[in-house]
Amino acid sequence: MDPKKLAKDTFDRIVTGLAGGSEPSVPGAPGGEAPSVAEPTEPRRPLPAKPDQAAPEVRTATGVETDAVPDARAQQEPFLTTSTGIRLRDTDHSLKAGERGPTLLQDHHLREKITHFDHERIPERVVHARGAGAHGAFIGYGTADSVCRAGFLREGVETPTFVRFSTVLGSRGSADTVRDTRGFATKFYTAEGNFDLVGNNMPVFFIQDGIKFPDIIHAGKPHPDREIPQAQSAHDTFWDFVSLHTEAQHHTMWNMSDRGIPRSYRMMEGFGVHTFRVENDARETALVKLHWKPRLGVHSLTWEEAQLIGGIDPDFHRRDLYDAIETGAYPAWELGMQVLPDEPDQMFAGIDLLDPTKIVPEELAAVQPVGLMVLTANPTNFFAETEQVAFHVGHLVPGIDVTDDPLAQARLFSYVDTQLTRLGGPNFNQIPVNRPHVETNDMLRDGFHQHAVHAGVAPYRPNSLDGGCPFQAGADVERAFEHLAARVPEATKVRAQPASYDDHFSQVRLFWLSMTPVEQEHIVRAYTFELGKCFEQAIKERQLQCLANIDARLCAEVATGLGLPAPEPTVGLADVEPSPALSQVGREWPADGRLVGIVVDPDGDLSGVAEARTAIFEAGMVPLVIAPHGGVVGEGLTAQRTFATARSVEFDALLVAGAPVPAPDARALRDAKAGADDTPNLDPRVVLLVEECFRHAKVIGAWGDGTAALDLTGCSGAPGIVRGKTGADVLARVQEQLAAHRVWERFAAS
Ligand code: HDE
Repeated sequence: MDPKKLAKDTFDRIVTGLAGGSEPSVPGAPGGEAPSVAEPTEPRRPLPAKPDQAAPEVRTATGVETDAVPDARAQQEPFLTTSTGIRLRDTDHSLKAGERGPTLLQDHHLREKITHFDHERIPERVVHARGAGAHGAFIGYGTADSVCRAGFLREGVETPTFVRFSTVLGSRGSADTVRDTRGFATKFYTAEGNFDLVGNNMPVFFIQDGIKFPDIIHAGKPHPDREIPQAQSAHDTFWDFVSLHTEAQHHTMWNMSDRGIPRSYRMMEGFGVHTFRVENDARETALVKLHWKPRLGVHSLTWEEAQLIGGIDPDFHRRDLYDAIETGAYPAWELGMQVLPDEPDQMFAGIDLLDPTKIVPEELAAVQPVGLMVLTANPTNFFAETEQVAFHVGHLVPGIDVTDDPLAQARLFSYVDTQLTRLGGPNFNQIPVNRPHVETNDMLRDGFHQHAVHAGVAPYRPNSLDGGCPFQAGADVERAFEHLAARVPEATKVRAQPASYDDHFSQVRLFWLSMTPVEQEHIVRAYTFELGKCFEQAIKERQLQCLANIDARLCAEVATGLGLPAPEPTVGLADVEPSPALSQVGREWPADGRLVGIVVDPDGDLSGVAEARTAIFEAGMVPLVIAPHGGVVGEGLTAQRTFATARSVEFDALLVAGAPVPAPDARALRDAKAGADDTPNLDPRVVLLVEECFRHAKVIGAWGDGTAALDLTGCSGAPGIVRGKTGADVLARVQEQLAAHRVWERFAAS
């Protein structure tokens, strides 16, 4: 079948019948019903979850299906109770010895309420603390059958999934748009048990051996004395480590590239990073690298946008994910495999497949699509689902196994270990979001928060008292996991690594040379910014030496920004073949879920605005009307943003439908943004909006009085400025340009 049709049919099969997005509307309603102004007094049952929300499948702690609906785990009772179900008449006043007297210890309701509150927090993840999750479904294409017998990859098999995206360095409350690697962890609830693909949005890692993980993380986290800076790598300890430990240079360059500041979780690739070993029905093995390819393409913010958003909307990526799902712009990725022969040396084209600091360029081994995942629902409860989901690299299904990559090996130990502290004991797989969708029959017993009520007396084997149960699966029993037999080379116990791991620079050069000029420009700026934030000169000089070993121009340009001399390389520069697949520029993609701002003037001509709004909804995007004040701004037209609340970074494209004169609050004392400009006939916040969109190479459209407004800002006449007679006409051309994500010609480098 035509691959595009296969992807489309699979997408349609997953999304058909879903509730979200049926009524085009601006997302973000906090509750299932619009609230009344007055406090409700008529007792009623709690509101159900919103239509865009789902909850983990209802199974017992031993994985047995029940007839209960997901809502059965939510509270149903109209009246307030204690945790033991006793109804209460008053939760606003504690029990006291007289109205003005001391509180009594016997107030069990006060004690329960405060005690539970005191223990609401659990340790955040030691890395990847900040994240956002969603429910979805994966359908296999069957194209992986010749290499992998995992059931969920078979043609047409539909498997529920839960995905958690994350940043690595920041704390739970840190900003989303920091420069960092992003986690992309997927739990497949397969009919053979859970398979977790715990990957990142970059295909390489900082270290070749897991024993170095605490080192890189201690270096990247805030300095231990002052605990700054939060969630970023622009500081001395990070650059100290990566400049000394040069195997980190490849991953570091990915972070300095636009991949380090994604536009959206929906617009990121995902990578398994390690090489996996897979087996087919005939018991033949192959080595594979796993990729997630986003349907919307790979896109990034500009660094200035990322920084502004960090203050203006620290939840930008979370909001984007939730809002997209709520509006029916369901994010989708194809899972792909690079299939490589399982040779005894585990090398491919001179690349060591056990070295997680190396990629296999797609030009050498194509990524073959094996299935499609669509995220279809938001969680109902962040803590229960996104916070408590527990991934583990060792959650493997029959047909898929790890390799001896020493990074993967250490991860096999770490993921269970960390949950013991984070989730308070060994029974975390019984938490609803972690429960497999198959029955379990382990011999694990007791422990904190045991939810199963195990019957029998013999949780050991062999036994006769429980009839011998549980039995080990015989050769004739389906869906049993076996580690794939792989020859371990004759070896002595050593703390050492192969010589092939010593090349730390050639693939960094490959990445650099694969970038377009504008992407290279961004990389230069990122290194210059980050190193410019370091205090110690020695660290800057040392990192410049690393850059000299990658590329002379890169090194020279960063050195100029730092005011330091560019050193000569200390290694021979590799003669590498660029990999155009690594570039993000030069293709066109769907614009689902993009945000389009529309500047209106309530006192001017509003014709075309309603039409443009409808056309934006129909194109699967979200229109946001930006007006001088909130509320109704025209017939049937409400403002979603005001000049005071709007900032350019929120929008993917801007339409200017009017030329509003300065509003009463357009004074720097009332809105600091108003101080940015003093164009007398146009509100200065509109000028800033247009100028920022222009600087960030966003497409800007205008019609009617809006074209005059554009002229006043001085942003007319450049690429990506669309003028037209009607809103719909302008929108059509704006949408065409949005397909390339940005107006790349506007950046000087291109
Ligand atoms: Fe992780 N990593 N990691 N990691 N990792 C964790 O597990 C660890 C590595 C990744 O959304 C922790 O449950 C070690 C590579 C993601 O819940 C912890 C090593 C890759 C997530 C842990 C690595 C990842 C984690 C923290 C080196 C990309 C978030 C909390 C040997 C392929 C999962 C937790 C989520 C989380 C350890 C390296 C991805 C401490 C020791 C390489 C996406 O167990």
